[in-house]
Amino acid sequence: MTSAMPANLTPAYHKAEEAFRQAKSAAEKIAALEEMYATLPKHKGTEKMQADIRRRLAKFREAGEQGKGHTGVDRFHVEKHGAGQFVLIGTPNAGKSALVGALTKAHVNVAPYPFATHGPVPGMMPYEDIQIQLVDLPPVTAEGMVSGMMGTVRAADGILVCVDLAAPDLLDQVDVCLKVLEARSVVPPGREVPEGCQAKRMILVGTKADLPGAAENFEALKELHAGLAPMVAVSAQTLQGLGEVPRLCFRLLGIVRVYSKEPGKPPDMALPFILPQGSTVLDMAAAIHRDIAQHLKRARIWGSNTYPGQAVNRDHVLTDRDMIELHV
Ligand SMILES: Nc1nc2c(ncn2[C@@H]2O[C@H](COP(=O)(O)OP(=O)(O)O)[C@@H](O)[C@H]2O)c(=O)[nH]1
Ligand SMILES: [Mg+2]
Repeated sequence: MTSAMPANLTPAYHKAEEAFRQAKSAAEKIAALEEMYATLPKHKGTEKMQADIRRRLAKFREAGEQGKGHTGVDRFHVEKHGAGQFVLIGTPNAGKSALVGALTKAHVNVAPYPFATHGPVPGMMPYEDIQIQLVDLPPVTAEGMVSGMMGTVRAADGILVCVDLAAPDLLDQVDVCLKVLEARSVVPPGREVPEGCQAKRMILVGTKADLPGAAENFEALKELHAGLAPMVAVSAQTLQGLGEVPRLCFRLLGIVRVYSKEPGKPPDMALPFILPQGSTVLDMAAAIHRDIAQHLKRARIWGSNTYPGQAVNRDHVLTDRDMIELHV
């Protein structure tokens, strides 16, 4: 492609080509290639270039669809960060991107037209002293979802099912989301889990709570789907209800935050250890270092379930916010 460059390439094309050179992720590469293709003048002199872009696009898309394809990139893979990862599922315009934008610092594309989100966009949502990861995703429809996306959903710790409280088809939106997931063997927990299906933590997030009718519709939704999943009404515009989202995510994750403390020193509150509920003093020691677990003699705990500095054995089950002094 370096020799015999047609001279009539537009600035827009050159910009897209530069974006492709700079692109780090497969999603960025695909977006740049799409832009290159769109801005490439289509005539006989560019036929080879057109074919070349199409070939590269096919390669990257295929890799995204097959998970780790021969190029080794999965544009839908999102490396997990923080205490847990929740993906957003919803029909076009449900308000997913606006929600991720309001809860995290991620640069999401909020737009009044559907399918504005093409790939996964992760962002970190703060909750007290920890962070929970949210992943904005392209929309689902009754026809299904973008191929490659389901892997992200399956790998996540939970799903925020987002529905537009002001939309006349609110209840259909819920049905579409649940059906699309169930068709791919992912069901809400609580109900009986069919053979071969995966139960996934879910929160039903009613969006656009600031719009007229939203409050009444939320009540109707709660009545109709009582027991399906925890529900919350939020507005990315007025920020109402937003604080409830990280609280619910934390609760559903079933984790505890514990802090390590050296004898005679204050605990290190900056970096909580995040462990599954039910974890013991020994689990905490193992999370710090295998050697510490091996040589653990005793521990003292400061927390809500113990008296200050209480001596506990290695089987003692930890409570959220415990401060633990390990003695080896
Ligand atoms: N009034 C109001 N509009 C919203 C809210 N959240 C999103 N929108 C609008 O709904 C449209 C779709 O939002 P977007 O987040 O892009 O939806 P997505 O397709 O699910 O990602 C945009 O025009 C947003 O401005 C909200 O909380 N209140
Ligand atoms: Mg979006």
